Amino acid sequence: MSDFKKSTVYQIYPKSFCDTNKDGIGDLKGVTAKLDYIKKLGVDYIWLTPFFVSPQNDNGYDVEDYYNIDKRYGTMEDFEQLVKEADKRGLRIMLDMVFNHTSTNHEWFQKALSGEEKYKNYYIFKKGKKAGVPPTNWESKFGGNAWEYVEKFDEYYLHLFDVTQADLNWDNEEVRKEMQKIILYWMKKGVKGFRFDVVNLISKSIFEDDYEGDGRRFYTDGPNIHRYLKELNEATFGTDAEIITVGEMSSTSIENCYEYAGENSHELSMVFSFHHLKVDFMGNEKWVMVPFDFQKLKDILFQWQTKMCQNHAWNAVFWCNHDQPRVVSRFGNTQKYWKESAKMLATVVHCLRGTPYVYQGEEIGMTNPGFTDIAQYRDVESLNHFKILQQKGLSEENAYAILQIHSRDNSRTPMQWTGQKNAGFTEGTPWIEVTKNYDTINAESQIEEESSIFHHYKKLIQLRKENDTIAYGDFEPLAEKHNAVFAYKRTYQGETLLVINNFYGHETKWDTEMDLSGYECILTNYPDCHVDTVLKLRPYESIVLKKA
Ligand code: TEU
Ligand code: CA
Repeated sequence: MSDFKKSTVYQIYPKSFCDTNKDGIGDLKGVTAKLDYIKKLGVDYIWLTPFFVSPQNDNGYDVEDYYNIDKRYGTMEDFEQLVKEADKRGLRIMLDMVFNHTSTNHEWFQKALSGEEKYKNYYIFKKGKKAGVPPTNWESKFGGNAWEYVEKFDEYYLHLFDVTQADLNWDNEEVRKEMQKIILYWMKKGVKGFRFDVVNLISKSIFEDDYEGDGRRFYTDGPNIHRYLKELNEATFGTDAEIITVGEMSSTSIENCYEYAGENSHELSMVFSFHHLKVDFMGNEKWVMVPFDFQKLKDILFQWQTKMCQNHAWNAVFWCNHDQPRVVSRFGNTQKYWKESAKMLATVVHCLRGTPYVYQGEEIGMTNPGFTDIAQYRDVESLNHFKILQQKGLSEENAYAILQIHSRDNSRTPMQWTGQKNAGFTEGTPWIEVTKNYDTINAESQIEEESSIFHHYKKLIQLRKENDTIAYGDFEPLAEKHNAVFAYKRTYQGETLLVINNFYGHETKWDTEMDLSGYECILTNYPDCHVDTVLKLRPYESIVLKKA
């Protein structure tokens, strides 16, 4: 059985990882070419975001054909080669299953549009409330109403995301069977992991106007969700103990996650939840500029750690992915304490109870690009909200300031491999601009340098393998109300670990009220480590103490 509690997953956004044919778009051959680098980091799984046939309106999260590979990314042989080469190195491949919706280019949707009843039932078509008024007032996550009118039927179809991403009707058993078939197909190709995109949105049954929010309370963690996941598990990946699964849970509740990722609930191995990454939002509104709320960040992470543990359920733990800004720009420091803060943030996440996910470039401390012109942005969500913000009366300058912080493009700039042209990502013109700091921030120089962020990640990944307390231990929060310290305790079979971090760029003091004499320091981000009952922590100082 695969021990996912000791494993780390590396996420690749193929489009921005490595381009081998000079078209400016990363490809599967590029992933294969970099397997030795990934192996060096010490991870176990590689999660690839979608590379299936797609018009790319949402960079592949709009799937047109689940069984074939988009030419831009390569061929089926390229994929098979990748699985084979990964296997040689003990690396397993995890695929991204986008099952809440398909592209409107998908054959099923095209048949639905042509009037075939069978396929209309694959999607969610509904009559408007009255002429010109959509069935509900729900908002698309990418802006605007979530229903699109089809004149021919005088009906609307639901799209919680882009207008070209039509939501599937999971209440239709035929749809559920199609999804099973897709998973079985990829399992046969040697895939050992699945990530399920916004999977807690698949069970929709109440279609009412929302006067409190954007509609999400009616379709999130819906009434049949647990049944559908158990069914999928039983029919597909549940038959292979080697396979690990993770569900992306949009605006979920912790109670539902006990069940999604419960030890004995036969749904998924683990869950991504995002509440800790909304601490710089205003409620659910991300297109604002507010400083992050440190107390809230701690409260949320501590709550998820403690309660998921008590309820025998498993978290995926992470700061970064292809939808989030770079963490060192968000909660760390990109200037004087770039290195210290990137390492501190890594330690905070990697010593938690859960399976850590590293997003490409995070391991070398990549930053947000700081784009200053809308022509530099690519993401449909950013382009839409740039307009919406200005319609709401914001100045262009303020709209830019918000995009610079929250745009998903922040994490989608090319991987910085070297200090050479285009950061070594492509010899052509990259599909999105490279962040300007690649001469100082790149993988090549960090592999060389023992004290680099890369090597710190490597140590953390290794530590999880060697140390059972990190992998299996219980969790207890420390310094809960301290205004700068993020600290917690892990315990397992008589061993204790203390993970202590200064989250800020100034010195801070913390009276631990503990006798720390028996502890040894097993990891730090400074050249030395001073341990005392009253701890004096330097800017972004991060230490892990162990007592056996
Ligand atoms: O994201 C789901 C999701 O809800 C977000 O993280 C989304 O980016 C955010 O709400 C926007 O503010 C997943 C994928 O990770 C994302 O890339 C896709 O665009 C989305 O689903 C649709 O498939
Ligand atoms: Ca290419």
